[in-house]
Formats: sequence, structure tokens, C-alpha cells
Amino acid sequence: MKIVKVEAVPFAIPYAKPLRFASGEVHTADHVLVRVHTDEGLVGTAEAPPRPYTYGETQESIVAVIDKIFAPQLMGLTALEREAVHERLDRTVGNPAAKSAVDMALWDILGQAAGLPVSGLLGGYADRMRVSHMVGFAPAAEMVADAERIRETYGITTFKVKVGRQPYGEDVAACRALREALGPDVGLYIDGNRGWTASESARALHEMADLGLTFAEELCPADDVLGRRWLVARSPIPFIADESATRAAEVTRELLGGSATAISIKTARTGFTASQRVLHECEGLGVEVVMGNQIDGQIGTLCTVTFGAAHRSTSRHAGELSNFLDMTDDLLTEPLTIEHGTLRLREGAGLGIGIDPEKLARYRQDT
Ligand code: MUC
Ligand code: MG
Repeated sequence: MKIVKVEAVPFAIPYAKPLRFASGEVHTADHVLVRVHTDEGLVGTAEAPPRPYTYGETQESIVAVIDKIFAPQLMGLTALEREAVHERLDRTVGNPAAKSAVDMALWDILGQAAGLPVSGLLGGYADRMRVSHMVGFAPAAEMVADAERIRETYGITTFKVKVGRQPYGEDVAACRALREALGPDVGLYIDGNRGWTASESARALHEMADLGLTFAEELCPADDVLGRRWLVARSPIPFIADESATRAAEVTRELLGGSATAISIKTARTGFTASQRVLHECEGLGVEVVMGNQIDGQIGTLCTVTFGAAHRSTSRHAGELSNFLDMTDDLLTEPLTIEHGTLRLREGAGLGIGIDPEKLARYRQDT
């Protein structure tokens, strides 16, 4: 199982409906397909979605760091030597999406070599997850229509509402309109992507106290250290760290520093190996986790559900697994389907990612 080649293929697929949020917007899935080849002919596959406004990575930087730094460092190691692989990857700081895609592709190889599904190797808890859908910025009526369409079409009953606009009243009104239209049984939580100050966040939470929100995520920046701590201490609901807790050490810092009381785990950011470290850390500390979405395509979503369904704590809450629905197309030979509000795992060895060669030829950016 020696690594003989690591491919980083940039591709671009437009969104039918762009996703807008406080720190940016996405019109095109300009991702990188990562394929790790072994001397025995096994190929592990994953995707890296660049989020420049959150981690500084771009499609070009992901291709460059894999081609120029990671691929040469990994040649000759085997897929079983993940500790050595990560030791080498971690010589370079940052680049979370690039590192994570390499990690997940290696797990795909392990599964294929063993003839076992990766979800079983990770923990094998369940064969599916409940799905949570992210509702991006739009006028309140459009956000309500979007959520109603998603509930009717896919049976999804949990929604993460993007907030963090200025002034905050527009978001409060949108959350209220969503609660009134969707009724009391739908799960609603909010994600500010650092758009508000601590005091705006506190006022908004106070005004939404009757809406039955389950979580508040990154309402204000973690770098506003004392303001964020002040807010989290007063938050009536668990406060999720997402982009402020991108690896195990940051999770420790945010939780012990009182800047968060729950954690978003994103396989696009911590792969499977480091996601397990974060998960076990949260379990040890008694902190809730949610499977987050880095605006993944179908390949990334398959990775998220593989990890989320594999573990008990990640299965407790609906996972963010549906934003590929807003893309015009994808690369999988067998597209993902969400039914009755759930997404099932693929059967078979590895991750079960089959890439359609015609679609890849159509969307790749390097030819
Ligand atoms: C989220 O949870 O914040 C938006 C930016 C990003 O990196 O992920 C998304 C969703
Ligand atoms: Mg978030």
C-alpha cells in the first residue's frame, strides 16, 4: 500500500442558488479533487473545498501545496502509516482542507484494501444521519420559502439559519418568520460567522429567547476574547465554536477559555484522523458536537456522513449534509439522495466514491 502518486485536480461546478453568509458567499464550487494512488493500484478519493475567508486557502493554493509540498513528502509511505503521514503534513502550518482531503483519501484506501466500509473502521454506529439544511441570507420571505421547499421535498426538519447581518434586526425577523412558518417541531439554530459584536449577539439572543433555538454558532469573533467569553457565559443555549476551533489544540483553548460550549466538527477541515481526536476530546470533556458543512459537494458530504454516522455523539444531532442540493451538478457516478430527512451511507468497501469520468472532464480546470 505504498503511496506512489497524489493528484490534486481543480474543478468548478456552479451553484444554482448561491449561499450567502456573514463572512462571504459561494457562487461556484471551485473545489479540488484529491486522489492518492498506491503501488497496488488502489486509489483513495476525497475533495478539498477552499474557504479563503475562513482559512486562507484557495483552489490554487490547495493544488500548489499538494503538488509541491505534500505529494513529495508522502512518496513511499504506506496508507497504514498515518501518524508518519500527519507528522509530515504538519511540518506545514494551516492548509486544513488540503491536509484533510489527503487524510480521508488514505482512509478510503484502507477500507478498500481491507474490503470494509470506512464507517465501520471508524466506529460503525449507524447507517445514516438525520440532515440539517443551511439557510443562507435572503429577504425573510425567501428564506422561509427555501426552508419550506427543502422540508417538503426532502423531509428535512432541522435548519441552521445564517445570521450576522447589520443591523441584527433583519436576522431576528427572519428567524421569527421561520419559526412561525415551520411550526414548533422544527429544529432551528443560528450561525453568525462572526458578523455581530458580543453585545449585538446578546441583544439578538434576548430578542429570540422565545424561538426555541437549539444552538448559537460563532455569533461574534473569538478574537474579541473577553467579549466572547462574556457572551458565552450569558448564552441560554450551547455556543458552538466552528471556525475558531479548527484543530484539537484550538478546541481546548476555546472550551477551557470559556469561548464556546459546543463544537462543530467538519471533515473538510480535520479529515477523519483529526476529527476523531476532536470528537474524543469533546466526549471526554462532556461537550456536545454537531457535524458541520464547509459548503461541501457530494464527495465531501459523503465523507461527513461517513464520519458522523460512525459515532454515537455525532449522531445525536442532525448533520449539515444538504448544501450540495444547491449545486447544478456533481462528480459522483451515483448521486446522493436525501429521503425522509436522512442521508444513508454507501455500502461496500472504502468510502464508496465513484467519479464519473465525463463529468470530471467537463468540470476540471487544468485541461
Ligand atoms: C459554516 O458553518 O460556517 C460558511 C463558511 C464556512 O467555512 O463554512 C460555512 C458554513
Ligand atoms: Mg459555521
